[in-house]
Amino acid sequence: MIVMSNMFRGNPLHTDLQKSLNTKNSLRIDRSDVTIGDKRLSSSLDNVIRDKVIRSAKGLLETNLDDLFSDEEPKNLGVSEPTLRDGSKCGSLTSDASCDTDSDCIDDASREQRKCMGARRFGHILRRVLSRNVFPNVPAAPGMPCAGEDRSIYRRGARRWRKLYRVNGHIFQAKRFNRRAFCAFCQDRIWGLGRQGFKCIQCKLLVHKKCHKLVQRPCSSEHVDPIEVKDDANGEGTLGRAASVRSRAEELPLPETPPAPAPPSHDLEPGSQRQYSLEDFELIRVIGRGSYAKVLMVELKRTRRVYAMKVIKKALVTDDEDIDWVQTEKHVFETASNHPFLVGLHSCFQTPSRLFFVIEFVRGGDLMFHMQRQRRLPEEHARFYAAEISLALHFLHERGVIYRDLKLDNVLLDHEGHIKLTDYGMCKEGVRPGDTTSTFCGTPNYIAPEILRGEEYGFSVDWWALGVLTYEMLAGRSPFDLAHAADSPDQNTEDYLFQVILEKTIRIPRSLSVKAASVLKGFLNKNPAERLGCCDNGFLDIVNHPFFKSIEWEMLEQKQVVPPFKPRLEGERDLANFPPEFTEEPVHLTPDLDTVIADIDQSEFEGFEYVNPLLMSLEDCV
Ligand code: ISQ
Repeated sequence: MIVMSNMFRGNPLHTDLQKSLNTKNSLRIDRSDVTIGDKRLSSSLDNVIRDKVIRSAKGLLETNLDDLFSDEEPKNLGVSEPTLRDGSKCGSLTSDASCDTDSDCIDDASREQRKCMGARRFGHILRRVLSRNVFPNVPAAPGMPCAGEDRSIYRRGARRWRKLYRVNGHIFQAKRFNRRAFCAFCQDRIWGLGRQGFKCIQCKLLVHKKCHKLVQRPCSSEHVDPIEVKDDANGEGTLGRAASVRSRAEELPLPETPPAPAPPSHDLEPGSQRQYSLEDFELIRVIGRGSYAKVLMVELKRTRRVYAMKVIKKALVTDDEDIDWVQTEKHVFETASNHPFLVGLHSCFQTPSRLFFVIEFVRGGDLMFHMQRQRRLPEEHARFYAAEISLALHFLHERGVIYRDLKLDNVLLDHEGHIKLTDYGMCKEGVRPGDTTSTFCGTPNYIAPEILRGEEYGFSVDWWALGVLTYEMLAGRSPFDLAHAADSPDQNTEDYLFQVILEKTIRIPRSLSVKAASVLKGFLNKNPAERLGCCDNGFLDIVNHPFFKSIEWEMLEQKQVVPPFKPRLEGERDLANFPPEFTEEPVHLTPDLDTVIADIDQSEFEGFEYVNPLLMSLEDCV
């Protein structure tokens, strides 16, 4: 039934799609359309796309399917040096004389649309690359949407594609089990940290990860025989032979299941830290939104300090993997609080229906907002941002974190014009040098070729994304801008975009300097082993690259270099740098519904509360 589990985040368009598919987080393709074993694809998929993508993208989707359904280690298809359709090497980039000027880069059909793009110039990049939307008219004022324009296309969110493992007709997905669960193969209890068990998404069979390949019993596509749960003297259950208990063993609450978190107490023990609650904050404005989270500007009443508050509905994160990203986001926030170019965390708290991250407020808006107004940046500006971003990425990498979601929307500018990366929900933690991972995730336009090829990958994917972002800053368009594909429905899809990322020779506008072209070629090498930042000298190769020659790295890291652009701000609470479609939204949280809360397993969110000791001591000084 499910071919590719697809976690939509951060994009209302995708929310609609989810609703229409009547799924929470998964993209479902009817089983009749798919033969998993021999990888024949859906007849409901557009035939043209299927042909083009499957036949000519050198196994892109087949790789994904292989990977998603593999019972082996992921294969490296087209790994080391895939060649392009025209026979050239993937790593090749060319200078593009035809893209010297803006007007050279667009076709006649799109000239009409430029009336609109003049005001939202950067829109054409993402419209063409990632959307089917056309803006047929002129906006009322620069920065305002055109009639019928869906701004959400500019903010297409990151996604994580889940891995599924197919054995004997079962389709297993990794799961965390907080409740009693027993392996249907070895009958031992499934427990421990992380995603210890596998659950068949069809028949709900539960097995250890280590046992899943050994399962003999074919999938019945129905619930398997009930299993019995007994307690031994230690309170740990053992699994009886198939008898009279439900197979969905993880749904049997443990007797010792912890109760829902108690409301935070304001009566503090001496020396303990104060917990926060919603009552401590005044909600001022909405400043951002995705399908999972809404970001508000808030004021801490006691100190009158302003913060950003990311609000996540628990009902949307009750899926096991989702809870993992909430935990990861919190951990990375804690790490990030020690770096000038990463947004830091003030505190975390929860209500029965929601999770709240209180984050430092960064007033200058994001780079997407500024690029939409400035078209492209002078090299000096792009160099400054790329260098600060490099330092932030390097800091995360040194601490074992792959960021995995670098994009214009996630680069904020502070009031002076220094950058700060935000949104750590896509991060991968615990990665040591040389370690790799394989989750298919990211934001489509920025996903590195090695992820698309289904290869194991490491920190290299962040340097690729920095290449895409730097290209966008310098050229005013995406390197994967499908300038001539806008009118062709089969070329206006995500699959086609992935094919382009894998195969297309990236054209560098001739207007860019030799050094800029060289740094782009370095980051946008489709072979991660040869990519700038990924070779033996690692980060030093970036520091020493001629494009960054004028950067004084130590001064830069200490924020001693004056930024090239200072966001216009009239006062501490000026929201002029945030999109009006957010700031004009009413700021309120819908009341909790008892029926929704009843379905939430509160034990999943235990221990979420957090107060950053550094920020607390600052506040105490107020
Ligand atoms: C902090 N300041 C402004 C905007 C933000 C958006 C997301 C997360 C943190 C933020």
